Amino acid sequence: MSLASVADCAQPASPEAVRHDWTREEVRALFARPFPDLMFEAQRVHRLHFDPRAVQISTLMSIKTGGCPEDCAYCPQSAHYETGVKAEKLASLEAVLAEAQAAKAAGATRFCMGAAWRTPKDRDLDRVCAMIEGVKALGMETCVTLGMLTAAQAARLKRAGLDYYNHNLDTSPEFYGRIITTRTYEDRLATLAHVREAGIAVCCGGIVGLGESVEDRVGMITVLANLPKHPESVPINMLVRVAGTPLAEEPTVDPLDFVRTVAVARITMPRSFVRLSAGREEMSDEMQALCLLAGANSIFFGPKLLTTPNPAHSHDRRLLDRLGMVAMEAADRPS
Ligand code: SAM
Ligand code: DTB
Ligand code: SF4
Repeated sequence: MSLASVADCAQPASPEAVRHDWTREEVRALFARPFPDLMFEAQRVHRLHFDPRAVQISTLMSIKTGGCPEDCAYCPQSAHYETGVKAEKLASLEAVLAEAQAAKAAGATRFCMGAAWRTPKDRDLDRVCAMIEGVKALGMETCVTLGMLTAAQAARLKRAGLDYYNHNLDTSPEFYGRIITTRTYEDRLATLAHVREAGIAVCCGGIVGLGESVEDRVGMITVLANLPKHPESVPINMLVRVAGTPLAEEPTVDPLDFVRTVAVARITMPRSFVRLSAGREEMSDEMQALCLLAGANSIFFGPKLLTTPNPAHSHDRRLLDRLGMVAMEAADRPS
C-alpha cells in the first residue's frame, strides 16, 4: 500500500485520552499522514498539555567514558570499535558537582549523568548515589543512565533521590538484533520495569538513522506508547555517525522523516516530554524549528553530549530567541 493511500484512512488521535493500546496500524497510519495534517494534529495535542513556547533544558555529562563491553553499532564508547574514545575512570564527585553548577548557571534544570557500563557494580553505584545527592542539593533534577539495573539497584538509586533513569529501546524489536547483540530487547524492558517499580521517572526513546525502515520506527513508537505508563521523557536521537563504528557510513536521514517521528511520538504520548536529543549539531535551525513545532519540548543544552559535539549555548539561546521560545522553569513543569 502506498503511503498516501494509508494516510487517507488514518483516524485522528483522540487528544483527551492517554492511550496505551495503540495498534501498529494506527501508528503506521500516523507516519503516513500528509505532512500538514500530521503537524496540525501534533500541534493540537501538544497545546492541550503544554505551553508550546516552553522548552525543558537538560545538560549531559559523561561520568564514565568509553571501554563499554556492549556492541551497540552506533556507539563511540563501545570497546568493540576503534573510535578514538579513550576509556576513562569514573569521574570524581568534585568534577561532577562543578559541571552541574556550571550547567545550572547556564540555565539547565536537569543534570543527566551517563556511564558507559553494561550494568553498574555495586561499589560504583555507591559513588553515583553520592553524585545524585550532591546534584539534588544544588536544586537540580537528576537523571542517570548506567545500563541494565536489577530491582535492588533501582531501589538504591531511588533512595538517593534520583528523579529520572534513561534507558532507551533504540529501535523496533525486529531491528534491534541488527544493532546490538550483547543484550536483548527483553533485557531493556526488564530494566525499565525495575525503574518504574522503584518509583523513578522513566526517560526512554530511540534513534532515527540506524538504517531502519519506516516500519521499524512504527514498531519502536508502538512499543513506547504501549508501555504500562508512558515514559515521562522520550528522547528522539538522530544518529551521530562516528568514524570507526559500524554505522559510520549510514546515509543521512531525511529531515522530514525525522520530524515525522517526533510528531508521532508527541501524538501517541501526549503528556510526555519529547526530547530533541542527539544529532542537533548536524540539523539546520529550520529543521530544529520544525521538530519543536512537531511537539518536541526538551533539548540537551551545552556544547557536548557524552563524547560528541552539541550546539554552543549561544547558538541555542539565539535559536530560542528567534523562535520566541523560552526555557522552562522547574516550577512550570507539570508534576
Ligand atoms: N550505557 C548506557 C546505555 O546504553 O543505556 C548509557 C549510555 S548510552 C550512550 C545512552 C543512549 O545514547 C543510547 O541508548 C543511545 O540511544 C544514545 N546514543 C549513543 N550513541 C549515539 C549516537 N552515536 N547517535 C545517537 N544516539 C546515540
Ligand atoms: C539519549 O537518548 N541521548 C543521550 C542521552 N540519552 C544519554 C546520549 C547521546 C549520545 C550521543 C553520542 C555521544 O555523544 O557519545
Ligand atoms: Fe555501552 Fe551504552 Fe554505548 Fe551501548 S550505548 S556501547 S551500552 S555506552
